[in-house]
Amino acid sequence: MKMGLRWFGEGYDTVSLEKIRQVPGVSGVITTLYGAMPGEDWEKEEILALKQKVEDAGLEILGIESVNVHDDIKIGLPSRDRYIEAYIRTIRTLAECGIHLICYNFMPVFDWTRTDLAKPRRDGSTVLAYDQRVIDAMDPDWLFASMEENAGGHVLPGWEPERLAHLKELFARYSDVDEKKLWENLIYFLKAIMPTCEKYEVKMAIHPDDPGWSVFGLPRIMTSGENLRRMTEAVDSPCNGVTLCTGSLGTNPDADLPGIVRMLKGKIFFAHVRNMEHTAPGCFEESAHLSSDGSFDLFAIMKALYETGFDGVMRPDHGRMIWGEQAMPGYGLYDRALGSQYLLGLWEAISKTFSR
Ligand code: DNO
Repeated sequence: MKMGLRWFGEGYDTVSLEKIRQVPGVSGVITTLYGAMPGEDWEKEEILALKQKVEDAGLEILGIESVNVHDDIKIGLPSRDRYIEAYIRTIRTLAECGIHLICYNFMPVFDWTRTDLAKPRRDGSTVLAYDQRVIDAMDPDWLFASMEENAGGHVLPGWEPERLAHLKELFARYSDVDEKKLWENLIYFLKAIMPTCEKYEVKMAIHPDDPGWSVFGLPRIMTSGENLRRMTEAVDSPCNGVTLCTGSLGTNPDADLPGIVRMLKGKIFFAHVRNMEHTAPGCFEESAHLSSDGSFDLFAIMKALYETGFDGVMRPDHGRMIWGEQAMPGYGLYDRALGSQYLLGLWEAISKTFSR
């Protein structure tokens, strides 16, 4: 297992590589060409420059999060083939640069969704939170405006203003896409890219939808462990796998997270491990990583990962904002550093106590 922190790149992230380098046990970053729009070819020179920067700081690039999928692919328009070809070229270029893990998602229009980016917790920290009642009472434009306004000048991952500037049109383009169609489009995409992934040994790790239910009536399909398994079975390839995001799958209070880990044995290429607290039906707020601060049993999740032979990349996920840090919501240094130490501590204890 390799522990990393997400890093958005110079000019986008408030956290420097030099600081990440000082977090014990963190050997690399999961990064991206943050300015790249979905559907664009990634230039080799830019990737190599990014890689050099990371390596100069004594770290390695553990994977890319994300190479975003163009809406035309998700909608299933004839133009999708052009964008799939660009995606395939990017997979090949990344492999040529020595990068073999890609995280992506297949959510229409919006990426992860929250209704509050700075909800105060009992301990005085602030966290990302979601309240379905707020979503039910607002329209998508309002949500986008409020996310943008509260992001403290940062562009949130997956919330590119250029793409979301014409939300009504974007919604209209999805009007014929139901869950069945979205499944078909995902499978079409996977079948098209897998031969290249296999040839260049690039693992694709789909990220579950967050939250794991429909938002504003848009279809969402990567909503449960069962559906993730269905996706891996629909296109059977050693390169077709998942990102185990506990916070996303765990938005469903009934999700059995250690059970999902066991069910997806061998298919988890990347793990986002964090905790959250369910506060009411359809409502949750993120918490510290520690089991005692939220609703999940992090020991049981990490034990299931260990016992099923997980040897991929792991990162702590969103952190609380603590100690006065000013950073992209969810992505400050301090609480993610604490989270990484907790996860590494659990991992060491588990690996010294249990066998695989
Ligand atoms: C939020 C992240 C997501 C994730 C994408 C993967 O903080 O977990 O934005 O990176 O959904 O494509």
